[in-house]
Amino acid sequence: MYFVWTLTVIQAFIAAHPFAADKHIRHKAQLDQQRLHVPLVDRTPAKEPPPVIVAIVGPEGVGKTTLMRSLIRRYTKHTVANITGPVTVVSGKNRRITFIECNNDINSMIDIGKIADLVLLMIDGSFGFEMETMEFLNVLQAHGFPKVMGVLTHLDLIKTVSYTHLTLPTSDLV
Ligand SMILES: Nc1nc2c(ncn2[C@@H]2O[C@H](COP(=O)(O)OP(=O)(O)OP(=O)(O)O)[C@@H](O)[C@H]2O)c(=O)[nH]1
Ligand SMILES: [Mg+2]
Repeated sequence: MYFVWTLTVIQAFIAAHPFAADKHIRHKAQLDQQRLHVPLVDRTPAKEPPPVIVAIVGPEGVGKTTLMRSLIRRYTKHTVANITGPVTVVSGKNRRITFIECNNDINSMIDIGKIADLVLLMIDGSFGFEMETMEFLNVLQAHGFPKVMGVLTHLDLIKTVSYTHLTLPTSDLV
């Protein structure tokens, strides 16, 4: 009687299909390991995000370098006499701004149009729109339009009301 009872108990713990049980155990172990080694993507925001690229674009002598120098002085309280390339300033705890003066040629315009976050489009107020401004706007249309802010310079050279009318006829504004 005791023997029969022991056999029943042992049978209760023996798998009916040992190979299937083995396969099942291996599969479960593999799933456990996979769960443990899931590649974790670090989604925390970058400590130092890339700088905002501000491009200064306009025809020759419109005042691009002057504006860039003024902006650098505004952020750093330093006057840079000779600006020979892009300048990055720190404007906040987690924010930098890179100012780039765009050369007055089509290749530079295309390059700038692709990378700029903000374009300061400079227009000589005493002269009016120039070919380069229109060309640049066309380039922007083809290469993804960044934000554009117009900046008028040489307004101090407009002396009289009649001169204003001469430079900006109403037909040009329509
Ligand atoms: N009167 C007047 N002169 C200005 C103004 N803005 C710039 N200028 C003068 O215009 C001249 C040319 O200025 P820049 O800043 O060198 O012009 P730019 O666009 O960098 O010129 P390039 O780099 O040669 O294309 C300088 O002598 C400036 O002092 C303005 O608003 N009024
Ligand atoms: Mg310049």
